[in-house]
Amino acid sequence: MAENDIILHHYPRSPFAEKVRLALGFKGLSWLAVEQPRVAPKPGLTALTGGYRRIPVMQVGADIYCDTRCILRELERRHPSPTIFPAESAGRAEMLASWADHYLFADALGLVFGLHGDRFPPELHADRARFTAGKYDRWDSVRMKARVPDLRAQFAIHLALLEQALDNGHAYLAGAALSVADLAAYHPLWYARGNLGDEAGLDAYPNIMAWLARLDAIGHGAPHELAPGAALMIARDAGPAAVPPPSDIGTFRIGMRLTLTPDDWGFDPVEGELVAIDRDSIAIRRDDALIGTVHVHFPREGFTIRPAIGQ
Ligand SMILES: N[C@@H](CCC(=O)N[C@@H](CS)C(=O)NCC(=O)O)C(=O)O
Repeated sequence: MAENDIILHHYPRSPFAEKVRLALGFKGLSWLAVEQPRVAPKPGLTALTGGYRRIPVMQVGADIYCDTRCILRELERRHPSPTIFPAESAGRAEMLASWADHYLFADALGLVFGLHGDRFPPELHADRARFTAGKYDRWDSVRMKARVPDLRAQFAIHLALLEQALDNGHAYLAGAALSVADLAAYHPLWYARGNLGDEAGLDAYPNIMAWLARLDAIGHGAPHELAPGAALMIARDAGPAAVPPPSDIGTFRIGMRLTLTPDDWGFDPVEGELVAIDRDSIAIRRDDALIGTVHVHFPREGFTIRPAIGQ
């Protein structure tokens, strides 16, 4: 194992993890796969992040990257070719990705839970109800079942938009080259198809079917299993990488204590000392009794960033 190895904390059925696995495959990378539980508590993960429990999380030594937006940017920085941020769709691809990660994903998840919520164990329902703090029908299959006709209609609207957008004379959603828009639109459909089969109704959309087949062929690169405890030891034995000078710092100060909390679901705050910031990303330092010093990186978009109490 080398200190620059990419470690992905995931579980096989996670759609957001699939978004990153596909990026790893597209870039032809080999990586270490740590399987984490689907429900909290996740001690082998939160020891690294300081409380963030969402999946996936990427780790390189003592640098921990939370949220697929941050993970994909960091993957691109470390392995720029082939790019997942082509210049032809810069900005536009991220906007499309944001639509897919929220609307398309919420529709797909709602439909799966509404139609087949009884396939999932009660502890998963209870965990997701807490996780979403009452939003999205609390991923509660009884309430979602009643909304299946509406959820189907919403899903169909979003599939029709995607079908139209793919009728662009290009192989990919934002243009001739694959981008983060494709990765984000792929994972909710991968999840719907995997859980619902034909009931997902994707066959009615020829552009989507052809595009899905292209993305299915990419694969996951070369994953190798790693035990959660081994990933903690890698963090303990490494130090965080040097950080670039700050930019777009606004009213923040390097060294101030902050909390970062997702603004959509999984509202567990993480606290630490600001070490790096730019327009898109922010990193805090945590000193942990078990694993020593780590830098935990987040996207700025989609997170509430506040001075810690007493700051
Ligand atoms: N915006 C986040 C969303 C991540 C997310 O919601 N992941 C789901 C799994 S696909 C999750 O964490 N669910 C609860 C859990 O696994 O504990 C990202 O892009 O990484």
